[in-house]
Amino acid sequence: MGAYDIVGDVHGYADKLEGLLKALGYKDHDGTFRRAGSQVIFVGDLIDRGPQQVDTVNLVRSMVDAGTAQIVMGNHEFNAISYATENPDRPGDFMRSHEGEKGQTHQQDHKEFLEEFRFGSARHREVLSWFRTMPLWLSLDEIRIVHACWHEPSLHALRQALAASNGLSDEFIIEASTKGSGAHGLIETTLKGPELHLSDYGAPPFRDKGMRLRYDARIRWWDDRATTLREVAEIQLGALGEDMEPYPQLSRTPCDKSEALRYDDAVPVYFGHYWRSGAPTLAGTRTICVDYSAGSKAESLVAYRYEGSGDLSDENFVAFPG
Ligand SMILES: [Mn+2]
Repeated sequence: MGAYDIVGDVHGYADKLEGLLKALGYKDHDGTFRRAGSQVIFVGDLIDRGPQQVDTVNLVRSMVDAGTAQIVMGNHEFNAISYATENPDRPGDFMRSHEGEKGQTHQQDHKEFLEEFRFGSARHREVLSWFRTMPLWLSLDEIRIVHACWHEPSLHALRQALAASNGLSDEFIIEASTKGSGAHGLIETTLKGPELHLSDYGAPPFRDKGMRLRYDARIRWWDDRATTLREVAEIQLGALGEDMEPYPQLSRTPCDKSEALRYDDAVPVYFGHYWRSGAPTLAGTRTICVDYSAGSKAESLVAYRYEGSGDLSDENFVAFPG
């Protein structure tokens, strides 16, 4: 077997991607990057945020079409599809609403993408049909890849739901975009990751990077040593509370929610989505996050080079700019 280079969330920064591919030894052959004996695996979230939406899609797509890369879907690709899927219960609106306050938030979320892929244009329709071909997870010979969380029972249920609705059909998108439906929960777990309600533990809400108040915290499912609320709940360093004061440290209450979500298979799983910072390190014993916040202008895009059998190591991360 050759090598796999698993690349983190690109979020519209084509220049960082090109720099990273070159640093990994890939060469541009007539617009398609290749390196003999290796393949790139993208963990999804190609779009939104950055200044080069079309360039990023084109670069990645040419590699996928040529077989020099594979990709799984991210929540941003899923949201883009949902934003363009008509809502049968609200004629004129879409599953990810364009109307009211929510609509404004959604428009803001997709601003950079929609500036380059004009809503309803041929280019927009075309890219969405490509997004629909993206698998939700990949299971290769020796490794697994998913955008946010590998949770076997959810993947099993998703497999059945997808078979029943003929893949990522409108029917599936509509169900998966409807809060409270089974498919919605499965997509949330797989593409956005599991969360816990802070109020269940008597903990207050916190503000995210965009200062939005969050009542749920992401679960650090990849961390096989996390057993208390403080360790299991992911709160960004320096996060603020509702009152704009520093968010208080969470308690050491045992947190059993991690049990069902703990990943303890022998097969390494690669994922993105979590906006990590600092020098790239293994997330857990067999869990590797490759998203180091490239969606922020100043941060690097990261890849992990997997060359088979050998032990997983922090040495295998490559960052651009390095
Ligand atoms: Mn994501």
